Amino acid sequence: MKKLTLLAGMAALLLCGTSFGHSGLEFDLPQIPNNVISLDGNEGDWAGLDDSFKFDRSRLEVEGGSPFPPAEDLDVTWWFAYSLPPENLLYFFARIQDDILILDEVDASRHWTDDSLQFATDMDHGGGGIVGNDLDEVANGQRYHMRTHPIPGEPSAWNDQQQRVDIPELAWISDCAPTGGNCQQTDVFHIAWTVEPAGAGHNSTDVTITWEFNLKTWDIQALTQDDSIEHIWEEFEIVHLAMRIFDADTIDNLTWRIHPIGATGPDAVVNGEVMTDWFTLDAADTGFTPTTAVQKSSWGQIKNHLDAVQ
Ligand SMILES: [Ca+2]
Ligand SMILES: [Ca+2]
Ligand SMILES: [Ca+2]
Ligand SMILES: [Ca+2]
Repeated sequence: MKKLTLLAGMAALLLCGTSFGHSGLEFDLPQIPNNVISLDGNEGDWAGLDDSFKFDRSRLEVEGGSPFPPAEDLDVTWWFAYSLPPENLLYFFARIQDDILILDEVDASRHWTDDSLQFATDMDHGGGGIVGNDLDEVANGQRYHMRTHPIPGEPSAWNDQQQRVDIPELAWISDCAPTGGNCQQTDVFHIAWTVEPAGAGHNSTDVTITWEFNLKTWDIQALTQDDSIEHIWEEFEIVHLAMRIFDADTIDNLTWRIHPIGATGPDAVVNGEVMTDWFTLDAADTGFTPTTAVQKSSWGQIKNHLDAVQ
């Protein structure tokens, strides 16, 4: 299976590498079974995931290439994973320790000025702009600014493209869609976050934040879910993902912008051409051991799939 993985990876690179520029950075994306992760902000159900898939201070840097900040200022561990159909989801978990929690912004489109995540996808690995300057860029990728304690009536995962093209209906790709002062949970993006100590809020000190979310992803994102083309996850494919952690310790400026060592900074969440590549591993190469019960039907489907590629 290892050999197959390498051959498949090389073939994919040959196919895609000539069509457009790359950041040159590729990470393994672990595969997890269907229905083994509870979105509760608790990482116990990830205990079976090998540490090599996790990004911590040894694999992260400050935008521009500076070393990771001191642990008393910021400490971060995060990872992505994916599941095959029928669940067919992208997963993410992060644990963030921060000396000062800033939650000052009252405009969801400016989530990014507080302690937050910036997250983008180009699922068909096509490259090109995804910031949302026009509907072609909206179709091409997804782009979120994410904050705990969402502004009332607004999502935690704010789809940043919607303000650029001025189409609020694009909130359908977020965790909830604002309607009449409420925010209606969607069926495409589910999030759990925790902040400790209990009751921590703006200006609290020495906080620990966890993020745990999953989402459907889109090869073509349209103005409605029905008109969009969902990405169907496969083993041994390459997708474009970008994750940046923003640490604000004052209300005036971001203190740290964090991304994987060698990754492009702000451009990675704007331009698919320079987004990092993620290679989807099979179950055998991932080696994930679930700590929670797996539904029989899910295992059967995974086994059938593995049998088919051996
Ligand atoms: Ca969990
Ligand atoms: Ca900090
Ligand atoms: Ca695309
Ligand atoms: Ca902070």
